[in-house]
Amino acid sequence: MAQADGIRVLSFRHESNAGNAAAIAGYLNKKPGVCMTVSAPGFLNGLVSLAHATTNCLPMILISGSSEREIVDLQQGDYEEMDQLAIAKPLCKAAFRVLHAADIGIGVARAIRAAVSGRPGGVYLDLPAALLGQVMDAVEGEKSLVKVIDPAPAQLPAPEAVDRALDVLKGAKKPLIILGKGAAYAQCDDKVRDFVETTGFPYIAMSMAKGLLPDDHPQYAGAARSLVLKESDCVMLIGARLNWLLSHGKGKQWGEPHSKQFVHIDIDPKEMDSNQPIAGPLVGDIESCLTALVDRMDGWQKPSQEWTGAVRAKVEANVARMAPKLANNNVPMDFHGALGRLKKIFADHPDAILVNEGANTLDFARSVIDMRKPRKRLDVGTWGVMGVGMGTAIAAAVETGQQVIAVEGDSAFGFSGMEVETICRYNLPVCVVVFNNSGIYRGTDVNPAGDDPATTVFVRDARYEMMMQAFGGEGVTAHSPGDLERAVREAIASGKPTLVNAIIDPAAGTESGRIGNLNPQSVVRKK
Ligand code: ADP
Ligand code: TZD
Ligand code: MG
Repeated sequence: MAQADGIRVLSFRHESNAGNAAAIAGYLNKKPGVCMTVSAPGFLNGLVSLAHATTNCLPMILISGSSEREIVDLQQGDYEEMDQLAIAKPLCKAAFRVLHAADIGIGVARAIRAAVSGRPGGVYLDLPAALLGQVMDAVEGEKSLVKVIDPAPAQLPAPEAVDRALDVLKGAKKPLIILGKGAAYAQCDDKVRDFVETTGFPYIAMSMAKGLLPDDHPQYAGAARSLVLKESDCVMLIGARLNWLLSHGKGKQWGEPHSKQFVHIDIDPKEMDSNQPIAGPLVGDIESCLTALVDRMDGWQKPSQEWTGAVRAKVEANVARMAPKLANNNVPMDFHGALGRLKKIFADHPDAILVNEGANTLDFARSVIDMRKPRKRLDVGTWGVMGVGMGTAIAAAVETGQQVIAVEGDSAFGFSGMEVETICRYNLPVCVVVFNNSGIYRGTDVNPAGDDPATTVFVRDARYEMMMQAFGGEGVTAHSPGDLERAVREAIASGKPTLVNAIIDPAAGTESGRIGNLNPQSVVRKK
């Protein structure tokens, strides 16, 4: 019925992937993507993506059918019985239930507003069985629908807050800007650029904010991240939270003990002082805040050459140090040899969208592959969720019409790999590159105590390319950086669904965060 009504409906193989696609559609459009599922198990499969969307401030609406209320509430054992509304509530921004057909308009309007206003997030809409059988007069029904006016109203910062923030920024000797995905979401790209360039501050970008200004911008300090975090005396956060991804603003990498001053732009007032005291809180939407700031920056004094020059020198030194690693032609490939080629391809195709998940595959790709335009890098987000890859790739291709290149760890890919059928079914310009190192982090771990394989290793020489071939797409194996580059360039030229099985040296990777070092046993063994 939705298709007959002109609504584009994409059906997925698993609800979690559909939900991830809805969340990314919401992120790219600033309009909630909608994911519809069946009751209990379908709802639960979708719930992970709803929680992920909420954590990442991505607007989406999960609509699930649910069993008969009267039976569910008395726990009399209905088909797929589950109190879905109660379960969804703590995991999303808002949750509503519609019991009467006449309330559908209001229910949907509330869901849209809740998803996109203020800090965006996931919303759950529960539609119990009895609702689905209700009828009402068509004309009355039409009248009951709500046109949502200004669903995400501008939120202007107070003028005193703007002055206070500017005073803090003016006092900085070694300032730094950190752009987060909130700034990318806000879609005021010219304002962001104008502000960053007016300040003259070095800036770094959180992973999905990469490309908001081009990564080759002279103020971009991504390659000098350690230096700027440590040495800066004033840090301005724009749509980025001081969460674990920034070590909460604490510790050695921030040069603790430090007396850095923080200025923070966020639409959610509760974010202020969440991890560090904020000297210049600016609560409002990013576009309004940056407009207000720039309006008062006549005669702005840029930071000293001593600071910006030191940052620049570090960037250039680190980039030069990396270059030979990225140019290597080792077979079997290592991460850098493979990514060096993908880096060149993205330089030639700045409109292509990079979807990225895995551990080494994620960490190295994030730092190696430069983004040149906003919202071109989509990844695992705040929680580091494996399995967002295929849903994200599908949504990106459908919503933008651009070529998508999904750079996937072999483990990461396994979480949503069945959606290659969906990619083929809708004939999407998606090239999946599986970094096949035969395992999680690496493929060389051994089980010291038995016949089972170690828990982190997969079948050697797995033929991932055949998964795409199975559904009529292209499947290629790449053993060398040259093979890889050729295969991806061909995929872009043809626009056909393609999977490149990139064989990476199983010994090349390292454990994420070297977390094994925290084991008490390894401490004991060392002693
Ligand atoms: P990153 O992971 O890139 O650091 P986060 O997800 O931690 O980014 O932070 C994004 C922040 O942006 C959230 O705190 C959210 O409230 C904020 N945000 C989202 N949209 C806007 C907006 N339009 N204006 C201001 N802040 C926003
Ligand atoms: N499950 C979910 C949903 N998300 C997770 N982040 C994990 C499990 C734990 N996890 C990581 O944090 S990374 C990772 C897992 C399973 C896979 C890493 O292996 P990979 O990447 O093959 O994707 P590399 O290139 O081999 O490091
Ligand atoms: Mg792997």
